[in-house]
Amino acid sequence: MTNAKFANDAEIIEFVLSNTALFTETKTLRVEEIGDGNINFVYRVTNDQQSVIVKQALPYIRIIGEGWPLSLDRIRIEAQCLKEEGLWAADYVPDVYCFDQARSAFIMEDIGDHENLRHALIARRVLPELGRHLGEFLAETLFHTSDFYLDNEQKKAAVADYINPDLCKITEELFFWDPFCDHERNSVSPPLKEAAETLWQDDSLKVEAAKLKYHFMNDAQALLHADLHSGSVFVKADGTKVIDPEFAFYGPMSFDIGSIIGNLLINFAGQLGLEGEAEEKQAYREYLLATIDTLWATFHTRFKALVSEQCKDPVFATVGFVDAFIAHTWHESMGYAGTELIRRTVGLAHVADLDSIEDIHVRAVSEKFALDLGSALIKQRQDIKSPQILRALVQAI
Ligand code: SR1
Ligand code: MG
Repeated sequence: MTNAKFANDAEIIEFVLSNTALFTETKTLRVEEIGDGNINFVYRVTNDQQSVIVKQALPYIRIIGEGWPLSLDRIRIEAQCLKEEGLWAADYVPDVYCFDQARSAFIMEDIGDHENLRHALIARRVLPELGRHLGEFLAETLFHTSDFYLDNEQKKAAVADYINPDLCKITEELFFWDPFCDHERNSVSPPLKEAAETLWQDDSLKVEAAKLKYHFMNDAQALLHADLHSGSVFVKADGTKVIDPEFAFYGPMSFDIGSIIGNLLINFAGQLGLEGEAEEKQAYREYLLATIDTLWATFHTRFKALVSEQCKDPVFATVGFVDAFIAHTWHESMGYAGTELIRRTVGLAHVADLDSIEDIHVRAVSEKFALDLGSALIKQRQDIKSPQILRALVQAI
């Protein structure tokens, strides 16, 4: 049998038992479907003492159906990327136990004791380690898969191994095209229509979005997660796990950094309209900005240390080069944070940080903030020299 959806729970249990030896008790195993993502099917197999997760890809997008076909190679890429990230950032990814090409499925560690970061942010949970964890994950995975670390042949083979055209096409369209025009896939709430139309007529913004798209498609710097939004991060008080790298490919480091910063800023925008006391919201907004500060400071420090200790190419170890590279990465990250804010507000794939605000007029205040901040980040990214200047910009919107 190949590439068919698991027909029933018994098939999923059989798949786990024939590919792992983890369960000490197998008679009481049961299956729960737990996937709430857009693209794949995800199951937990458990006997209440032990559990694993099974993820399966079908040749189409789960939420759309066969009308939007998608390459099955994405599941190989996802399993392989998780293993690669595990070499460099083992604390921050689940273990992958087995990948089965014929079933387009893999089995991995259950991180069910963690909470989805998007839900945690909406519930205003303060996670003191989050910024540091994300900064370390980004520095380790991006450095070790780049030309700073790999030799010329390894790097080129890796770029080829992660060619992921279908998934990249989704990003190329949903980030850089749809939200900047009146596209049929967009979803714009009625009170935001005027602001969206103004955005769609902003030619200088479209030029900057085009530059970001070109950079995304042509700058194969490192193995990206490439869908690093808050729904791809799971958290607990002292732990962070990054999952779901099915969009992984070789692209600009700034896309991953900007995507996650953009998601923290989307929650910042949502705080305006989410339930709660003004002081509580203000304190949480401060926490979000502090988390961005820590994320960037950690990335910057760790990346520089890795270059100084492990860079194998003397040209890239040249004094001054890494500083220029990191500065460029920060500026472009600001641009990608902006595209994430805009596409989550008027594009196809909205997020609960904004959509859970029930009153559409209250929500529109947060959405307008997200559009204004997104545009400013894209257009002014070369002037945003540091997180302090980002903070000033956010506070001026
Ligand atoms: C049709 S897929 C929509 C979005 O879900 C994924 O998680 C990516 O963020 C993609 O843009
Ligand atoms: Mg995903």
